[in-house]
Amino acid sequence: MLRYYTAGESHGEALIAVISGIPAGLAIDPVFIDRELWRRQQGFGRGGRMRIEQDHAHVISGVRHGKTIGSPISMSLENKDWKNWQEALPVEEGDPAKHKPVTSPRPGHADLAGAIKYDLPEARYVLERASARESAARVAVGAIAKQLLHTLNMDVLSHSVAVGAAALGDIEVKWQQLVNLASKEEVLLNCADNDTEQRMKAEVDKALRTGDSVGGIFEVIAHNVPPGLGTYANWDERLDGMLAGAVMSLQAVKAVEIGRGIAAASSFGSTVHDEIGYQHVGSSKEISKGKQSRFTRAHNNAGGLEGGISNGEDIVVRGYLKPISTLRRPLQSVDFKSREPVKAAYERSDVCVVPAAGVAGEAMVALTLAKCVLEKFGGDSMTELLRNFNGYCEQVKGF
Ligand code: EPS
Repeated sequence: MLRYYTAGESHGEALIAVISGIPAGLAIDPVFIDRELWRRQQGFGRGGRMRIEQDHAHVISGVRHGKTIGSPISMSLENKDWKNWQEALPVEEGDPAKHKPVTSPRPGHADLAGAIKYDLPEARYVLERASARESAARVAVGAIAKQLLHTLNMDVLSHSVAVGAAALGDIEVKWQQLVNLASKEEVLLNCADNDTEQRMKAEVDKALRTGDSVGGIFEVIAHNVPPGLGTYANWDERLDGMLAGAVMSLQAVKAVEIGRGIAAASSFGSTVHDEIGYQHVGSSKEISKGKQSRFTRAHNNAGGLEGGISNGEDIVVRGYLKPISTLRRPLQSVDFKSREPVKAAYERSDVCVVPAAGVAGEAMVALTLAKCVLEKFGGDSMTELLRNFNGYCEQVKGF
């Protein structure tokens, strides 16, 4: 069973990530994990914190001589900012005069609900854990899941489809464009279309100028997923439900869409459903080129999921992000102590996190798919997993 867990506060010593259930014998590339962490730190509109951090996953257990050994994999990610917070957030009692209380809750943040829930007089501890810094740890374990999926020929990437009012619209984005985006050494807003990306940048500029923040939409695509992951047999085994929950669990995500689910709700069925065809491959020349007979679809509005099962098309999941709730021009709030009206707390923050959230979304999709893969095909070792997986792929080919 694949399980994963994270711990750590935004300005604490480190983040911790643990993943258990990965079969033995999976080659782990630490450079790939750090590259994923780097990708999550990029994007126009990140705040000053990203100039301090340079995330690196220090693997502590579960990997020896470059391969997994079947035991839980644990990693730590040092917070470089910790040195500036040791007196404000010590593990010991410390000097209360040096603590940094957050005295007025930010609308939209976990501050107020968290303080009430945990019976805290102010919101410091709430934001420390509610912060999207935690998503770095998810990206680290997601990178392990991605390496597992990659050995089965599946890959997961993302791109930005909207920042504020600047949207990609109906421009079609091919898988290869996502591969190109992910290999870039400079990330602006991770949009596949240059003109749209410039319009996105203008939206972020506007928010920067006015002390505001801006949300947007990222799209995660899982490529080469075989048909048959997830099932309609039980409500909690539906893959679309699992993916929606996983992506929704990311900080600032307020809605999730599978395929063109939102437009579908206001369209007629005849324009929504992906008509089915069949491509016959008969000639030995075509077969020798690796082509094979297969079912085809006119389009992929279902986002690769029908009846809660993957159908062999690309899986497409969108996360809708609210604008970051920390505003340089703060909204109205109330002082925790006096209950008098005051402006909400402001602390250094990001203005736009759409590209970063996309990378975190990739991690959540990869972790969810890896969990389904291991439940369907099992395997304590990669040998066993690959044998079971390849056998199933042969069966599907012969369908
Ligand atoms: C965050 C506030 C900012 C962000 C942080 C999330 O942190 P700080 O207050 O230290 O500047 O930079 O995001 C990260 C640290 C990260 O790694 O993504 C918040 O309040 O959620």
